[in-house]
Amino acid sequence: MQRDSRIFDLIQLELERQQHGIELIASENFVSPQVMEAMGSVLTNKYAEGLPGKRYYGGCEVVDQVEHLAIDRLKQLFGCAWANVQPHSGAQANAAVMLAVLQAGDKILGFDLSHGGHLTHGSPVNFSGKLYTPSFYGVSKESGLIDWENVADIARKEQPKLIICGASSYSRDWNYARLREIADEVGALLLADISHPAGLIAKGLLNNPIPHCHIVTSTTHKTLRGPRGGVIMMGNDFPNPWGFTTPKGEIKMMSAILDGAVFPGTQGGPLEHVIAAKAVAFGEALTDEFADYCQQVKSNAQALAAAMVSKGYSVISGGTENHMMLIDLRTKSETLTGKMAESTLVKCHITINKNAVPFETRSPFVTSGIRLGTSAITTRGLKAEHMPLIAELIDTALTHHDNQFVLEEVKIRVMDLMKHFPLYA
Ligand code: DSN
Repeated sequence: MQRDSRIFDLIQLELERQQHGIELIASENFVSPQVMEAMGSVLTNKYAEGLPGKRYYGGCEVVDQVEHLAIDRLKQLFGCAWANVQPHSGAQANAAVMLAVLQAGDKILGFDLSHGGHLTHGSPVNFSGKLYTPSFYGVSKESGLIDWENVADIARKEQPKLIICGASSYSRDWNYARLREIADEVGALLLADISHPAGLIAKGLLNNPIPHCHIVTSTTHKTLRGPRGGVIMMGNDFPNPWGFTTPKGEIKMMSAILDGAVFPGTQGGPLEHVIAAKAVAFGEALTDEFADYCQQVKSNAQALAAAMVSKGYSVISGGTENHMMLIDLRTKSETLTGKMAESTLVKCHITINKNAVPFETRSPFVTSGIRLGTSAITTRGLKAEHMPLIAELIDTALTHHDNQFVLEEVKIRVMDLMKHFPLYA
């Protein structure tokens, strides 16, 4: 068959884009060549509906071993009692959990999307807000922090069946122990979605939700640096995991309910090539080298936040404890928007995303903020000492956003810098 040069030429262009640029999108990272190799393997040819040892197709003896390895490594990484590695994404993982533990119309309490939460935590445009009845907690206007007692007050008032913690854009750690007390007080289950900080949690650099939360979901491609995908985990502290009463009143094993909610509940055949790549990434994440990487991600984020503040930008909550920060552009300039910043920086090969800030006054398509993350640039080898230069490049571009000459100069400086940090050389 003729090689599809149109697509492979585009893939080459994307490789060059990634190589030239400073990647600051907080949810992105660069996988290792062996993670990519597993993803592009013959495992993509295999159907394996079901679970290892219990499939609906023949010929699964090899992929069974692959999936077992992925599950075992994930359990070791987070110290969890049970895991399912089949969710195609974080959104799929959350859909499966909600299908497992809720009935349509049940109340859920999540972190407000406009304050940094995620679509699948109850947004009205998402299944979670359409099928269930959401309420939200947010950050305090003064501190930019979540006030756990405010969460308790809302939970007492709303009496949700499920409390969801975790965020897409929150630079601080979570008090899972206090959230569990709140969940127990109101009789709710507690779900932590650790999609963003999973890698840092795995290496002990942030609080671990596993001892406190009933169920934990994550993506595998952000700080965990694996292929795009999702997982579901369960800790040891699930009240009676062997005899959970489902919303319909049946008594079942919780792990079986969750497995069933992934397949056949919300998905068909698992992507065994992606599961193999997840296994490779979990193996990498178990190493000391990955611990050093995560520590560097965190140090880089703190250095970048400080450098942005020194240039006159304001970081929501005043700093970061994880891999990201949310910047309110309004302290720098009243007219600068997130949209303008995103499109200006992309011209200079600096990739970020516009982001609503808490108590946002502009539309989600415009916004007053940008979100920056350090996972990807840390994989490229950048250290804390490089962060002031990155802040300077961002600031020069944004300050001169209508000067093509300056933007071209910044672009050349970006490309010169990144030449020293080769990607897939
Ligand atoms: N799109 C992801 C992020 O950027 O955080 C969340 O799904």
